[in-house]
Order: sequence, then C-alpha cells, then structure tokens
Amino acid sequence: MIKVHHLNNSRSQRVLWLLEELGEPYEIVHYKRGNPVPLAPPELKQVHPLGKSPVLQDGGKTIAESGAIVEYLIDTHGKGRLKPKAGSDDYWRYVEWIHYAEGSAMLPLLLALYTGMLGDAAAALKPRVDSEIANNLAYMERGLNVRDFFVGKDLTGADIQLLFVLEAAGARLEPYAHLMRYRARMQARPAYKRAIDKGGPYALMSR
Ligand SMILES: N[C@@H](CCC(=O)N[C@@H](CS)C(=O)NCC(=O)O)C(=O)O
Repeated sequence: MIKVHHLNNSRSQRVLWLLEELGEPYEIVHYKRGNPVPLAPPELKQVHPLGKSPVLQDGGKTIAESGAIVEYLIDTHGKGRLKPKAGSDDYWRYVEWIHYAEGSAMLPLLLALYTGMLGDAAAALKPRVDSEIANNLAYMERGLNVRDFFVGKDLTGADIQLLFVLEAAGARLEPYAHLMRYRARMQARPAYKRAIDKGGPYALMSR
C-alpha cells in the first residue's frame, strides 16, 4: 500500500489531499515538528537523506519532492484524472505551474519567513522580498482571473501544488480577490477536509 511520510504543518498536506481526491488507499506515517525549533525529527532522514517531508513510498519506490510525488501519483494512479491530455497546450501549462510552485513561488515566501526571524538585521532585504512576493501573487491572480482552476475546467495537480503556496502566503493574500476565493473554495472540498482529518491540524507560519 502507498505510504506517506507526513510531517505536521507541511507540504505533505498536498499529498494527502491528492490521495483523497484520487480515492486511493494509503497509510500515513506521522512525524511531529520540534518545539521550540519547528524542524523535522531526525527519523525522517532514515526514509530519505534530506530528512524533509513529504516522502512517498509505493511499490519499492521512494520519492521525495512534492511536485514529483504529485506527478507520480497522477501518472500511475490517476486513471487519466487530474491532468490535461498529454501534449496539449493545457498539459504544458500544467507542467509549468507544477514546477513554478516550488521552483519560483515558494522562495520569496521562505525568505520572508527566515529574514523575519532576524528582525532589524534583515531590514535592507525586506523591500526586495516583499516586492517579489507581490510579483508572484499578482502573477497567480492573473493566472486564475476568470477561471475556477489554474488549468482547464477541472482540478489538476497544478492546483494541488499551488494551494500550499497560497496557504503559506497567509494574510498577504487579502488584496487578491480571485486567489482569496480560490483558496477558500479549495479548502472547502470534501477531499481536502478528509486529508486534514487524517493528517492532523494544519496551521502554517507566515510573515
Ligand atoms: N521542495 C520540497 C520541500 C520539502 C520541505 O522543505 N519540506 C519541509 C516541510 S514543508 C520540511 O520537511 N521541513 C522540515 C525541516 O526542514 O526540518 C518539496 O516540495 O517537497
């Protein structure tokens, strides 16, 4: 059976949500962030050398990186669902959004989180970090515009990857009406709620 190595308050929420959308049976191995330093416990390094979550195990394979896991699950267990037709324009938009989530959009949000911990020592970086966050949120806002989903007319893996970014943005999302509505709509999906029930309470740190 599929096994998800799940850290509380983390990107592995994406994987649980996706598995619930797919209706695929899975087992969760729970890990808890430390306190006061909210890092992953060392046991995760026994599953994958980086010691990060999510990690997926399926049929003898161990896969890290949420984007790779999302693509793997949709390609091997999706039965054609949750992705556009291979080779179509929508398919390449789907691939682009999936990579964009971790490759571009998360970086300034993580910088805000880390530099925020430095207080005044990081003041010189703040305008650049804030403007890059705004740049990315405005880009996603335009991407959604009149659509219900980031690609096509139905949920895809791109939505699974991007919702976490919008959650990590916290209150910074408020000026973006499409993104605000979209975030609420995705979080109201029954599969998303089942994933929260199984994965445990979920609250992200954001600055
Ligand atoms: N790009 C990776 C990021 C993985 C990652 O950094 N996961 C975080 C949780 S959101 C983690 O495990 N943090 C705990 C730590 O660094 O100790 C992905 O998308 O899976």
